[in-house]
Amino acid sequence: MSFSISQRVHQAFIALGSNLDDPASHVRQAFDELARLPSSRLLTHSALYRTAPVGRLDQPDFINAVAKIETTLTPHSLLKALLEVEYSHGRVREYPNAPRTLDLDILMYDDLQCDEPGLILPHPRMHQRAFVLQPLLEVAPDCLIPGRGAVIELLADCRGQQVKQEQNK
Ligand code: PH2
Ligand code: MG
Ligand code: MG
Repeated sequence: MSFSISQRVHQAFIALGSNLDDPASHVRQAFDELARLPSSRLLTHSALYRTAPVGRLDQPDFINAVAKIETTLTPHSLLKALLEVEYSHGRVREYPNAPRTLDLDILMYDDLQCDEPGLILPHPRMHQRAFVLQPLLEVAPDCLIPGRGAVIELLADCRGQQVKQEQNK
């Protein structure tokens, strides 16, 4: 009898965001933690960007970034591992879009399109958010978002959203 266990390598993009308790250090530390995820490799990450809050406006500015990883984890296992990292940063979910020490969202997992409880891919709002698109453009200039289009074109539609690269960070 023979069987095989699939260990295919997948590429995923992760959005990082923080706007509580020294946001830049939460995001920098999260880069190191992404590099240590099981069955995964951190390929690259963007600079840090200071961004105005989108959605709920009465909260501090965010630090945002995007990382690109290779992984043999399934999307659900990857999500679980990311939630554990968030939790280790003291993330508390008080209400939707509440300020947070660390938010880690899977943006894309290969070209996968899925809509399952707790996991919609690509991330359902990423194409409307300059705080995601600008750092994503930095790490993947030719990136196409499945079902949405080219990052560079989508970013042009986000004029007015404040996103500024942090210097020397
Ligand atoms: N995350 C949100 C809602 N609004 N705004 C900015 N600038 N950055 C974020 O990471 C962010 C947001 C929900 O996750
Ligand atoms: Mg988020
Ligand atoms: Mg999240």
